[in-house]
Amino acid sequence: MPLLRPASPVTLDAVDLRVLHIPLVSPFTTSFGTETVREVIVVTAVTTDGRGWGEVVTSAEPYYSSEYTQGAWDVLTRFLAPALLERRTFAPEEVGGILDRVVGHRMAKAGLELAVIDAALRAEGRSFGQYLGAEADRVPSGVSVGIQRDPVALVETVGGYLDEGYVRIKIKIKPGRDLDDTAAVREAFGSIPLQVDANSAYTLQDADTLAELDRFELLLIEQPLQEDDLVDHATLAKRLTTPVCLDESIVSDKAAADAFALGSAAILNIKAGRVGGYLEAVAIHDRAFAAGVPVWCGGMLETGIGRAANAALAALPGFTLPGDISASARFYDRDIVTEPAVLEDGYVRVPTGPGLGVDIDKAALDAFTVHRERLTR
Ligand code: SMG
Ligand code: MG
Repeated sequence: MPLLRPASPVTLDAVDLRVLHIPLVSPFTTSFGTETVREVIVVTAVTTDGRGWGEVVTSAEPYYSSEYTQGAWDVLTRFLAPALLERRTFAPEEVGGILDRVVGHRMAKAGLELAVIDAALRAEGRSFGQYLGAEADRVPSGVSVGIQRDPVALVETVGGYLDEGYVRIKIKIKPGRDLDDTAAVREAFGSIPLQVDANSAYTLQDADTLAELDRFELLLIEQPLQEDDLVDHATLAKRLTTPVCLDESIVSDKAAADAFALGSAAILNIKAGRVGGYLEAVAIHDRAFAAGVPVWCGGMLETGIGRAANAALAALPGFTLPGDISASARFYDRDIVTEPAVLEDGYVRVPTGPGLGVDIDKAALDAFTVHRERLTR
């Protein structure tokens, strides 16, 4: 089990918030829509000892989850940042408790908490990986491939990623774009590590179709049903030989415990934003590790800030499956850190410098900023 040594307290002078619009290298299509620009909130914790950075992984629209950029902005500026500024001096591990009065809004809380942790660790000279209990110095890199025009285009796109060295492919599916797409990839590339992600596009009525995916011997099927369908996922899991992996449903350590108790998931996708922060993510990891349930680190098209944090998280021992931690270039021509994550022999390196171990490219940050606000006491 990773040991977590608490970080030193910070004294918070200000919280800087920015909305960024970063163009994607190609459109990203899931069962719920297409994104061409990543809208993201970057959080800076300004403390008496320096700065720390965090990222709020909401999308512009509430289609992946109920959270979205403007909602996160509202709760951050009116409730979350003021609560921390009011407390002024606190340890990073206290952030969750201070913000607990606000119901939900986990992505917003996670971004703020990450900025505070980063500030504390940079001041101490300790890396985020050391803090979380990372054991590996690099993590295997999987890539998430959006729905393409047709199966032929999908095969071409997947082929490109395999040529780049990605060690695992995940394809997005939805009703009508599931069996043929999966068959085309299996046929073209044989027994590569392959999984599918439905982003809640199905219901139990689709069980027969989903059972047809069993013949492709996938690593897993991710989130076939709705976020609150823990019981239906358990029912579906009994029908399939393909392991069911939950993403959207696992909003907390408690949700993970419930999913295990009900038999809703054989595998978990852990995303720090979705669960309210990296400390909650570690708690879920620890629970899964103790239960022998494999986990992997999900992605939310993070900038270099969240990508560095995810690499550190995925270096914990229970992360036994490749995560959606691709090179920055899979999504962006230009990132907001000076050394964006790159793919090396199918792996992404875990940063070792203080805090998140990445430096902000101020010019890029400014270039992508469409809105900003500084909150003080
Ligand atoms: O960051 O590589 C990435 C994206 C991975 O597919 C990915 N994320 O459901 O797992 C998921 C999706 C959610 C993205 S919606 C913004
Ligand atoms: Mg998913």
